[in-house]
Parts: sequence; structure tokens; C-alpha cells
Amino acid sequence: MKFQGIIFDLDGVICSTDEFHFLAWKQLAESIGITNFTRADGDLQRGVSRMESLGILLRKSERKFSEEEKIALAEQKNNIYRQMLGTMSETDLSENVRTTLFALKKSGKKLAVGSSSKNTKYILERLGLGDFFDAVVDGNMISRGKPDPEVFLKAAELLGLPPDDCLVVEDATAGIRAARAGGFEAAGLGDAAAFGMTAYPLTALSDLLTIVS
Ligand code: B16
Ligand code: MG
Repeated sequence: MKFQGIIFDLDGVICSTDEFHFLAWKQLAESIGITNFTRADGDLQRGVSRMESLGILLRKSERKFSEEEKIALAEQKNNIYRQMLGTMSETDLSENVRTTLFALKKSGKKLAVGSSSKNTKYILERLGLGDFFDAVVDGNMISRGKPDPEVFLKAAELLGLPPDDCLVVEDATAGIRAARAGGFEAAGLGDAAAFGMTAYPLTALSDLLTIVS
């Protein structure tokens, strides 16, 4: 059997909070006069930290913002985003994701989340997955964001497994790079499926069931 452990990215893999991120950043952009924030800009923010995501957005502004202003803007975006997260419930976990997670658990795999998001715990609770994973490492527990491997190395350590016995599942190229830098093989969804460093391209999360069996 391949891989004793599987480490899942959250946003874009377990759930579609990537759409909420985009809408919240767009709303913030418009409030400071940026009218050309696009989905392509949103894609660049996948997997990277909140402050780095803000940096990507501010490239579109002619204004210079102080550090305090940047912190306030990031908080403003997070408040909009948290309101959106508040509308989520267990029904927002797709059937494909739910059945895949439960089948993997039943087969004895150790399962972890490795996410850059500081809202990870809240999101997992909203989805009814608050107690599901064997380990959860999130943006509050790391000092270096993806593409640094810290988040995945911590998750593997908490699972008690070496990186070469864990598969990382990601939707972001920054996340695939982080996995490879840590010595993990990676499976990719969406844009990350076509990325050169991705060993296992996925069309749906359930493809994992054949890869790891
Ligand atoms: P927060 P992931 C990442 O989650 C998102 O993909 C990225 O867009 C976001 O900026 C980052 O979390 C931080 O999120 O503002 O909630 O702390 O893909 O690593 O699960
Ligand atoms: Mg992601």
C-alpha cells in the first residue's frame, strides 16, 4: 500500500472557500479604488498567506500604504471573509470529498490538514470535520508560508510519519512546491494538476482512492 499518511490542503481541496477569498478580496479592492482585480489575480493568492495575498492585490494600487494601514486592510478583508464563512454548513462538504475522506479513514490511512489559513479550525467546524483529522496544522502554527515546506513537515511530524510516506494534496502551485521542498510527493487538483512538479494529477478527490490503495 502506498502512503500511510495523506496531508490535505484545505481551501480549494477540502472545500471551495477559494471563491469566498476571491469575493472578499474583490470587495476590499473596490473599497480602495482598485476596479481591475481579476480572477487571475485571485489565482495568484492561492495557498499564500493573508499578508502576501494583500501584497498581490496592492500591486494594482498606485497608493502607498503604511504597515498599520496594511494590517487594517487585511483585517477588513478577513471580517468580510468570516461573514461569508458563517453561511457555511455541513452541506457545503461535497459528496465526493465526504465519501473519499471517510473511505480513506476506514482503510487505515492517517489523515492531516496542512493549510496556510488562520481560519482553518473555524472552517473545519462549519463543515462538521472539527474532530475528523488525526492532525491539523494551520496558519497560526507556522512562521513561514507555502512554498516553504514548514506546514507539511509539521503535519507529518504530528502524524508520526516521514515525508516519503505521506502524500500531499494541493490546488496551488505554491503548495506543490512546498510539498516537493519537504520531500513529499504531491497530488494536484485544478491548476496544480497540470503543474510539472505534480506526480499525481487529480480530476476529483476520489481519484486518490486508486492512487493510495
Ligand atoms: P486566511 P490553503 C490559504 O488556504 C488560501 O488558499 C489563501 O488564499 C489564503 O490567503 C491563505 O489560506 C490564508 O488564509 O486569511 O484565512 O488566514 O489553500 O493553504 O488551505
Ligand atoms: Mg489551497
